[in-house]
Amino acid sequence: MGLTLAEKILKAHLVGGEFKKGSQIAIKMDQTLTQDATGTMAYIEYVAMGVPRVRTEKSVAYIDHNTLQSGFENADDHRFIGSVAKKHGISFSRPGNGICHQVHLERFGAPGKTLIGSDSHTPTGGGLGMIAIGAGGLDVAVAMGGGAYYITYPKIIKVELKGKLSPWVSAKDVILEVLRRLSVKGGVGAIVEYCGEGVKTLTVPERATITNMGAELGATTSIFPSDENTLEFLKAQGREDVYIPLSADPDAEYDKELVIDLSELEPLAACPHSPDNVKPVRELAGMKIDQCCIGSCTNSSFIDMMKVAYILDGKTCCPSVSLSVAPGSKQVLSMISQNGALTKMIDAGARILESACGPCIGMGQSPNSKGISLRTFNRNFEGRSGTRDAGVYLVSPETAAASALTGVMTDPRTLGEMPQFKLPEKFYINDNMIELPAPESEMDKVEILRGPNIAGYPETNPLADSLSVPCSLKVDDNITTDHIMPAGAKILPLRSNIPEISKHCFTVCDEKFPERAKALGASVVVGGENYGQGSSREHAALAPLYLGVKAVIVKSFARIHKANLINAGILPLTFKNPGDYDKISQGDTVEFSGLREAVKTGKEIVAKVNGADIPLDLDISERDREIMLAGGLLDYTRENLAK
Ligand code: MIC
Ligand code: SF4
Repeated sequence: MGLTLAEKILKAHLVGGEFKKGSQIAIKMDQTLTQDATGTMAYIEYVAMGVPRVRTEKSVAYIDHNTLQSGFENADDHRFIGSVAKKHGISFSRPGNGICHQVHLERFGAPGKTLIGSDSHTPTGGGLGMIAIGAGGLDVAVAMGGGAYYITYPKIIKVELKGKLSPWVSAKDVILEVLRRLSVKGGVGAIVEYCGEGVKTLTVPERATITNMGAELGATTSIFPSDENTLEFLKAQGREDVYIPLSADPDAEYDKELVIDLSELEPLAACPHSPDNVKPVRELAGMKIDQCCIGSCTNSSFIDMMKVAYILDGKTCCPSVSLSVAPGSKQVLSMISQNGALTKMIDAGARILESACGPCIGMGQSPNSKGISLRTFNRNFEGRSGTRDAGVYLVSPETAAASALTGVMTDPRTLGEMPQFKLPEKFYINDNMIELPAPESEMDKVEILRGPNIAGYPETNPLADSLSVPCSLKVDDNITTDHIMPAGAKILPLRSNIPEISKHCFTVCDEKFPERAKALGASVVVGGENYGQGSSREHAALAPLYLGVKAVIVKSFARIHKANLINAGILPLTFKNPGDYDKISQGDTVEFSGLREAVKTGKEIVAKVNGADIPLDLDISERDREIMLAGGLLDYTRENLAK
């Protein structure tokens, strides 16, 4: 039997485990990336492991999230990350150089390679035919130290693309259609692999829009074949030397198949508050809007910007709409300023933001009260924009720009004939904002610069054998990491300080949670389906750890968050009978006994609540069991390094 493309790359990087469905496999990581909001913690962890130089082919530290420096904290973090990078062999992409995923695609991604990043949208690299996976900072730190990344051999979902997109319908509409069909849980445990004739009609940046937002499916990653278009993109980036052609074997077998006829697609929008709440723009047309934000790692490429400039050319943005544009990288910004496209945007009234995440992570540009905001981003979770009662719609750059002019949701197909937007033959290349590390011989001279807001890793303890603890919080289905550990301009500067950031833990659901959990000293949290979907922030596990959360009991977990809980030494338990969710209320005491033995042997774990027995599953690998017993991945790694 042949292999799918993802399987071929995984197999070539296999360093442990049995290469068969369902078993845990260890994958060697060629490249790593971090961003600043998860990076400080990742580098604190890396330094704690004591590996002097990174053991990857390429590791890059980006500064793109916490660029709003309204106090010393973010600037201190940038300096800390820059100094660690310089000392330990990591390239440092300075603030202003762009969003990690966009820059990595332009300058470092390569077909057939593996990449792990401390950001859930790392799968953007799949647009180049690489296996690019988002993970918690500690997993990335381990990979930098030369350790493997462990995943369950994934299911492979085939998405066959047919035909060609109609004018004004774009890559964003393709991924919104996939989300509409599969939902935000549809990709859990799977890699989404694109193939078919339609693939040839999409450029690498368009493919990257699709693999980027595959994160919203809950998928491990998404991947496109590497073909002539990949070569064309790499050539234009002056990097054709890394090109290799790659595709699935004709007789490869898939776990699930989907066919999408690109020519049948129309402009789509994900309505509040979930990326899978998708409707045709046509049905929403005429809805009054207050804001349009164009940018983010999903839609900030050169071609995206050229389309926006074309639509805005010679016009003025509607007086009741605030339009912001954040080009994805210094390369994109330089090119649109050189060719005049930037002037067209400025003339039309666009507020030009720096090349960074910005409004996507609530770093400024929060909408007005009850505001309707169209965003070319990938997440529209409640409150993420910084305005709790705002309604965020996720759309293509075409839809956003067309709507910014009219002041109402507008189908871009009303714009008339569409010119052809072509990939440039040569991108403008100037890597002067990427600082190379000091040579190994000089690493001792580099001092690590640690600001006063940078605290250490929270205290961990080996797993207790018995527990009798209250349920400090009970939440519903689809709780995101933005609920557990909110971001935004006020909270993000605390990412390097777990005691401080934990004061905001779960406040979206319950303002009193941090105080209550801390006072209780030890507790469990109960939740529903798809718990922890969204970002890779390990802070959504480290803050609960700091607040004394010992176990999280839910109906089902999202992949990265479950891994982060294990890494933090918090038990990720699921109800054997989902109906038992109703048997636990906030305040109830939950009792466990013989936990260590059960975790070690895989014996069933039974919680006692109000006299009733509640059977629970701990669906984790052998290695994860050892990590749990040790009190988390950091302790486990230290123990193993000592051996
Ligand atoms: C996000 O889009 O939610 C983030 C901010 O990029 C996160 C990482 C973080 O929380 O720092 C992600 O996607 O992993
Ligand atoms: Fe940045 Fe938004 Fe992309 Fe996250 S989703 S990496 S916050 S642009």
